[in-house]
Amino acid sequence: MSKIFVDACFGKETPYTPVWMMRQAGRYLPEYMAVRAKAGDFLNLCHNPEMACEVTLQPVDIIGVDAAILFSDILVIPDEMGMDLSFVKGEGPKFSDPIKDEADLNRLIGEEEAANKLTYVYDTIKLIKERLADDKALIGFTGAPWTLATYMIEGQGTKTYNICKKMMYSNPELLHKILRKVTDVVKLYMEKQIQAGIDVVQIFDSWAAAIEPGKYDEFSWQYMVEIAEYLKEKYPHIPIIMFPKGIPAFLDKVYGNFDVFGVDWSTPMAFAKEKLGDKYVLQGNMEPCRLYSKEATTECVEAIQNIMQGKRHIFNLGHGILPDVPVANAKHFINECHRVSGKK
Ligand code: 1CP
Repeated sequence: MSKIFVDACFGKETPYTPVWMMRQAGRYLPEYMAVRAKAGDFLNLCHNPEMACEVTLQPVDIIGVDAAILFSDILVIPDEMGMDLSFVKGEGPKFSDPIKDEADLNRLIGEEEAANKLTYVYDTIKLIKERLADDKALIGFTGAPWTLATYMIEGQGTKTYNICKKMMYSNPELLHKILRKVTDVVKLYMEKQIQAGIDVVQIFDSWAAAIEPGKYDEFSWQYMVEIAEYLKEKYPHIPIIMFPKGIPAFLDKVYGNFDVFGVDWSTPMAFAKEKLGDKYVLQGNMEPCRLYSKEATTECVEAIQNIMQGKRHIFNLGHGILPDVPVANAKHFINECHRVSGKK
């Protein structure tokens, strides 16, 4: 059965414009909170295929999105490379022993072995594929090497990126070695996600905007493109979505063999269309906080539809949904995307 989401990723004409939301399986859903409470620790939830499958399918059933996104986290990759991840309540992710030098990097587990340790992710994918309706797509994902490296070097989330930027300007060779190693793990990891059954790949570069525009290609984009090209050569039927957040100054320089460019909320959709719309399908890009108001949501969905006209477009938010958004408003967003693009 053809999947409208996959067709749209390849720029084919579809009966309406498909929609999903970044972070759609999460804390704004009471049903997620119930499973999360049962799991105890957040990582237990990621490690348990039965529960991870359940929360992956929740937004499909409850909100009516056109694609599911695998429930996992980008940080399971460095965790399985040997970096000892924990989620401290109220503080977010923590690595006990961040990478400071080449010796720390060399202690990490090899590409093949690290990718093989992520079996719980592949088992979750297989379970989801058994249960997901045939006409819905399953999105698998990874963090971009740069975004992953920020956590591996800083040991946690950061506002200033001062430790990785110190490395970028004073020891770029080491930063490139870290990015190389992560890129090689991610290639195998995404290949295994595809073999387990995902229909689409998304690469999240959430912290793209931390890099000055003139250095973005060198420290991030080229590695993302390398991953995309590796996968495209072997699996041309799997669409690839790139989501580098907050880099309008780089739009003129975007290149590479992938299908969909994810537009974040700070980049005007008309601007993205002018720069990239002929070459790539565009995904996005409602400012997620508009979800607090149904009127503000409808206004934005109509404005995006006016620009994209239902062509070469996938509706989404311009970044993740926040935990205190009412479920009814999230549903309203999905319904409005379907309404304006002519879903019967
Ligand atoms: O207690 C909880 O429930 C933890 C909250 C949470 C959730 C629901 C975290 C911790 N991760 C996730 C799931 C998750 N993470 C998904 C699957 C759910 C879905 O999209 O429906 C995905 C795709 C991610 C990806 C992710 N994790 C990104 C990239 C996407 C983005 O939002 O920019 C990033 C940067 C992370 C790191 C991370 N994981 C969790 C937190 C709190 C953070 C951010 C920390 C920080 O701000 O630095």
